Amino acid sequence: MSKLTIVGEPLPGMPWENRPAGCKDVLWRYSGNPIIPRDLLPDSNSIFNSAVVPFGDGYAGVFRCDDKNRRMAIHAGFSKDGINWDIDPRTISFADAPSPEVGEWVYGYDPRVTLIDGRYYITWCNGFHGPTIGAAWTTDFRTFHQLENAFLPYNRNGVLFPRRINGRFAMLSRPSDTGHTAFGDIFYSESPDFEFWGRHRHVMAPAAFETSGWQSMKIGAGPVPIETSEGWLLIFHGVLLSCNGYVYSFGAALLDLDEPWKVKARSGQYLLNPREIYEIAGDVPNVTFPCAALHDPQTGRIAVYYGCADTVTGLAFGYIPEIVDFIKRTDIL
Ligand code: BMA
Repeated sequence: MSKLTIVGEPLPGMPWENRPAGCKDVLWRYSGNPIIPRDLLPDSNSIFNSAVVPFGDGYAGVFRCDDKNRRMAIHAGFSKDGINWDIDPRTISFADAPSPEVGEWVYGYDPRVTLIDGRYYITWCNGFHGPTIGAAWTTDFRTFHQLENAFLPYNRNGVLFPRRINGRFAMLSRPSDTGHTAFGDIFYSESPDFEFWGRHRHVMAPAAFETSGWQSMKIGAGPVPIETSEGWLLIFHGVLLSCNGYVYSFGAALLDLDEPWKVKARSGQYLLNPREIYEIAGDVPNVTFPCAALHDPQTGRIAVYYGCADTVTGLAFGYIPEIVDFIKRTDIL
């Protein structure tokens, strides 16, 4: 294979820790996990499934903070090093909304943040007669402008590509139901204006249980895809239905650059699954749920932020070229 090209701005100071001696895993956990405790805010029950991006001379993010009423909300936060976070105790409120109905806050969770043409777009699971994909943008993580919901209910895991594809905004999502959806495929949609979404294409269904059990019940896109010369690197979560309930792990796939609904390769093995105490014990045991990644194209380093047991936030490290090799080595297509 010729040398892998990775697209993105240099990020030499990104959070990093070398692979521990003796570790053979493609991804390894930060030794200081979890990086965000459940009670970082006075009123927080849990802080998990959250998104971060490079911002200024540090990082900014949008965090899922469930409060002690167990209401699901999103909060902005800032960090100098990507590990120690200062999260605003106030929930995000919007300076404007396209209509009072769309602007009426019900609940929000599992945010993603994507920089496109100078705007940081936030997509999240937004309460609107059931869960759907909410959207907003900011330039400073202090003033947020709400946009039309991308889709009708019910939908979750709306993840934007970091640039237009064939001239249009592009998003992955996972149509669902009102509850703890026992099914789920990843779909692709495009929009010329971030308001009207269409050209829907099917990307991936869950795998057969006999082929890859960890992703056999439902799947959903995780962090914003990373562009490489081998295709879009998509880290996605997959769910196994065990006799003790759902188990959330994550793996990765390569999508065609111009037609991202075409999957080039898909890992049969998971990259990371619940096994540390903060992943197997918490409000929802056995959940590792990635929503963001930082990467440095020059070194190939990646840092994945993932929710742990729906309670705290963890960080894992790896090398993008090794992840691409891993996808091909364990490919189930
Ligand atoms: C999903 C979402 C996630 C959550 C996961 C496990 O349906 O609600 O926010 O992490 O379930 O509970």
